[in-house]
Amino acid sequence: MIEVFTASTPNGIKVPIALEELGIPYRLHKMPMGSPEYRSAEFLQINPNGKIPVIRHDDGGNAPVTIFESGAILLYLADSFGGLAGATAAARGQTLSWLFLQVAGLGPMMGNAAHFRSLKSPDPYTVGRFHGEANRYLGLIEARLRDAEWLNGETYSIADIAHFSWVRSAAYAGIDLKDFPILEAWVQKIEKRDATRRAFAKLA
Ligand SMILES: N[C@@H](CCC(=O)N[C@@H](CS)C(=O)NCC(=O)O)C(=O)O
Repeated sequence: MIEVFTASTPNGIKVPIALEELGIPYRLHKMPMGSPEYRSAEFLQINPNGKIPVIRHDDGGNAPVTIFESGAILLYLADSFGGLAGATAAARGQTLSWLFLQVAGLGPMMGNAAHFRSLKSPDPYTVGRFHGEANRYLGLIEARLRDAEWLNGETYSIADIAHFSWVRSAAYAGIDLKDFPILEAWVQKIEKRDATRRAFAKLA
């Protein structure tokens, strides 16, 4: 069984979406933002960084495996259960490139853009810097999806799942997706997938 410690946030939703796509049963452990559980000794043992998402996988045989960091979890699930990472070497390479671009680039830039603009006295340079970078990343994804239906160039993958949950939240960073019509259509397409709907319903 896979236990998922998570919440309905851009990083948190990635894991239930991937599990639903793979058809793997899981047990949800919901951790609302701000809950004291994030700083509990028990939780810090499974993620020393004190953040969701985290999974604990007990396959009934080997010792349970604990994994934190959404990108690592997505890769672990794709490797363990076979799927969502591209069938060819080229598609897998592209999956990794776009996945890492999300966790190391778009996510932190957009997260900081949202954080700094929400302050009572936002500093214009800081807000402009993160807002500009978030826009630049969105432009990269928009350009990629102009030439390919999915980010790895072949199939829906963990790279799409990782970006989807952030791109759909662009408004928090002060970005209107109307400025990125290809991205807007891609988000709507992913929102309509049965697996996405099930994941959101379970986390609601
Ligand atoms: N790089 C991490 C980021 C995880 C992260 O920032 N999680 C947020 C929710 S989206 C969180 O747990 N925040 C609660 C806290 O920091 O106390 C990942 O991709 O998993």
